[in-house]
Amino acid sequence: MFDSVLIANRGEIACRVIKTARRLGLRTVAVYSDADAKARHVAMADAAHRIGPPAARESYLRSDVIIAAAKAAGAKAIHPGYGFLSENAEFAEACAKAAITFIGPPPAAIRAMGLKGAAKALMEKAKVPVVPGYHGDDQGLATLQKEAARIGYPVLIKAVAGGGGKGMRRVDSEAEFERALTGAKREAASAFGDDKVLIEKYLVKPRHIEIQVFADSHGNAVHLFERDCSIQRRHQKVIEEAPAPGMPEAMRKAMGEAAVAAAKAIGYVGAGTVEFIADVSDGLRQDRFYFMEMNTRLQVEHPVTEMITGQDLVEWQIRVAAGEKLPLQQDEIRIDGHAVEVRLYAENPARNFLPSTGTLVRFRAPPEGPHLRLDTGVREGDEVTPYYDPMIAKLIVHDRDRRAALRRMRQALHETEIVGPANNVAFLAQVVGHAAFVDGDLDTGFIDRHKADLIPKAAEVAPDTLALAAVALLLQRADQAATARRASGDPHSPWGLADGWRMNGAYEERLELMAGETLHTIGVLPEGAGWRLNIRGASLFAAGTLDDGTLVAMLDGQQRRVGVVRQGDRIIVLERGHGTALGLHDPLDVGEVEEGVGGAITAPLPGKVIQVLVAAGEKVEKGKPLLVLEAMKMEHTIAAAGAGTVDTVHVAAGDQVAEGAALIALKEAEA
Ligand code: MV4
Repeated sequence: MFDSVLIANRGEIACRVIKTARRLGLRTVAVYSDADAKARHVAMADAAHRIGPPAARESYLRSDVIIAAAKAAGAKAIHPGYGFLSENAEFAEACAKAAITFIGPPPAAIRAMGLKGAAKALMEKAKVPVVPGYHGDDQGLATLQKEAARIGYPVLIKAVAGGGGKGMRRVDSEAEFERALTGAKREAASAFGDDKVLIEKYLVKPRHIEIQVFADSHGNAVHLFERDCSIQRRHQKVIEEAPAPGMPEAMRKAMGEAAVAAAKAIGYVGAGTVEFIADVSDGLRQDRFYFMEMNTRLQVEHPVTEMITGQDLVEWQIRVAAGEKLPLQQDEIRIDGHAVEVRLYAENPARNFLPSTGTLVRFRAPPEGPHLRLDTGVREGDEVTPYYDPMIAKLIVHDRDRRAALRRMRQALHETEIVGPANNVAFLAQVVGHAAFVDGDLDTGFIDRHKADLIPKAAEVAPDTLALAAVALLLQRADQAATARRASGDPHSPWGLADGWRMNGAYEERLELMAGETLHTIGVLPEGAGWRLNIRGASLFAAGTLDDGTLVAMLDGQQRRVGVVRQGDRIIVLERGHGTALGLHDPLDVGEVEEGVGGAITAPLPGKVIQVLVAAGEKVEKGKPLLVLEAMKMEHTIAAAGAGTVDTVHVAAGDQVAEGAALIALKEAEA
């Protein structure tokens, strides 16, 4: 076994790998870009090397710089994590050339799975079921159209070099075929530099079920059962679980065997994931699963497999890379209970999941234990930057069965506190508690189908929330007054009498809180150890204690525990994963970017203009898509917040824009 490892990655996965490497007694070396000099993964490692500026292309994707860092640090192995260089065959080769062990599969196995058409052909040969379709070399319109008719509509056109849904077009009839093909080829050429496509039968109700496989360099290969990753949004996984709900034992066995056959067919070594698509229009059926692709790396969602099998997959990767045999044989690997993972993202569900950045003013999750795991690369006070994936953390729970695990997850999300960037905690809690999800009725269309139930609406602030904010503010003020009295050394200092209502007994103070555009007035009268509050015509008695940002309040005899964050003129109350921001004096809703009617629409994030959908002089309705911006690896449609006329278009497709750059000027429609 090598004695040291460099982790060619950042964030939660770098931290995750360091943890196991250290447990195995290895020296750990981190790398970092300028944006990550103070990041958690750097602090955790035994040594850390700077590899360049923030942009991934100039740092985490610089194989030459990373290999030089490994040499300089004396690291004998490199773990690539996921993303970045993890599926880069040239990088794996460059490591070998530098006499460094690449902790991943052989370059030939990475290449074999890189091209979809070739991978499909390989799998067919290995008797792994593939979606009925055409993946031949003849790319002429006549041939493709004839093949589509043979397969039967609806069909799906996919880019051979593709992934993540790019260059994919559903076609429902022959009349639409040529147009769809032209579009798919154009998208494929621009995204992958290769316009080859394949055609498949379109599966109407698909589930994404993948099998974790592992192979060693002695010819052994096993699987560690399945993960269900059907809850996705725009090809981004949101929730993953193991085992797959409702999976029949015979189907599990068939899928496991197919995945092992796939790994063996390409001489696989290390951790891999074989992705299948299951057609669940008639439920889960043993004859309705098909190979989609193989990921030749450790996956983001690997913890759910670790939780149900009790194994450490990073340890397996390290042992296999060091030439050891697999730690277990197939019949020694068993499923224990159920595990669920959610990805906490800095994004705003109410604004079409627009990624968000900024300081994590508050980031707290329930304590880790045998039932709960938190994988993260950030700490409270750290920054979510626009340079990398906006995932804040993964929360993973394990319990005896799915229902118990889901209950636990919901509770954990309710106890999670994030303030700073917009985030999806409340959204995840809604998904995890949704009746259809609890029933196991999942497919890849779940989020779209149920979005009205899942996306938190801008509801009127509840009186209790106002009361909690008021109690927190009153406690903070009392505390400040006490501190000031102590500091002055004069118990009779006027600070102690700062509150007018104390002098005048029955005088009711008015506390004004802004929720968005709405002003809420709360009447406050001291009473006993607390206050009598008057909120919207109702009266209640409130008291409490505030310690380290946690408020324990009594509202008319009922105890409530919530997180409270004070940010200048705002107070944020955190209840069950949902934050309510209330402004103290200023009616400005700080922190939110205004959607533009009237005046300039600006870029909410730095990015690239993909498409401009309107022209100057055009009249637009509320909600009309104006422009598509690619930022943080995702496409965002910016829509008109109200009716108006396009005055000026400041940008064109292909433009790189800075955060805050003017994109389009709108003239508001006359009222
Ligand atoms: C499909 C499909 C339906 N029929 N193939 C999307 C990304 C790519 N890896 C495969 N994808 C799909 N392939 C056929 N023949 C539907 C999808 C699909 C999907 C698959 C897995 C998880 C989420 C998805 C979301 C939309 C579409």
